[in-house]
Amino acid sequence: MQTSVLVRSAMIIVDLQQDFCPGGALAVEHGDQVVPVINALAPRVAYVVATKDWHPAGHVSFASSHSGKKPFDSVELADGTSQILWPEHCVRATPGSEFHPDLDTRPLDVILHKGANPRLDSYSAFFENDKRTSTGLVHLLKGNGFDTLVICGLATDVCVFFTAMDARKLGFSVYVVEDACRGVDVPSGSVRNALTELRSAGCQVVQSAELSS
Ligand code: VGL
Ligand code: ZN
Repeated sequence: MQTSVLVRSAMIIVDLQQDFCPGGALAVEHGDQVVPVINALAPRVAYVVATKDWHPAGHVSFASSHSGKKPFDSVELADGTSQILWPEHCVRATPGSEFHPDLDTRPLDVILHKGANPRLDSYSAFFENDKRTSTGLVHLLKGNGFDTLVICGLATDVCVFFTAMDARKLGFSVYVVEDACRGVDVPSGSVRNALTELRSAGCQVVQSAELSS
């Protein structure tokens, strides 16, 4: 049964970029450990989308764009929403914005850049953080006939989380592959809480071995 999940699914590999891996500007602990897991899964799914966090210099999500603020502080934006501030990361076309060098890019069908609006952040692969501006990904996936998504990558508690939550809201069946994800976990406990919330929203949190067996 589980094998058929992969063959009829589309996979979203979220932000597997140098800046989110050890040595990067916003390194996720053990972020690089997901690479072999994802390399093994990706050739077995029907359609693979990889996202890239892709910010202009001076992006609104960078602490350095707000005087007196430091990474992990938050600010209220012009539209009244709260924005967590991050170290400068994934500045478009810099080495930190590249995929992890060991990611096998041959199975990738689509590369989606997100977060390019200087005044708006974009955690989810489907909508920017205003929750209205669509990336168009839903049309690509539904237009190609997919209703089941396998979601993995970085970071579990940020972009993977918002991507999977939006996928459920859009009506997809969602598998989040826990061992193919790593999280920021600031504050501590964020990864555990994210997985709990994903389960409550109807996502199936699975291990890669369960999909492979
Ligand atoms: C991400 C923080 C800021 C992510 C992106 O990919 O999870 N996290 N920008
Ligand atoms: Zn970002």
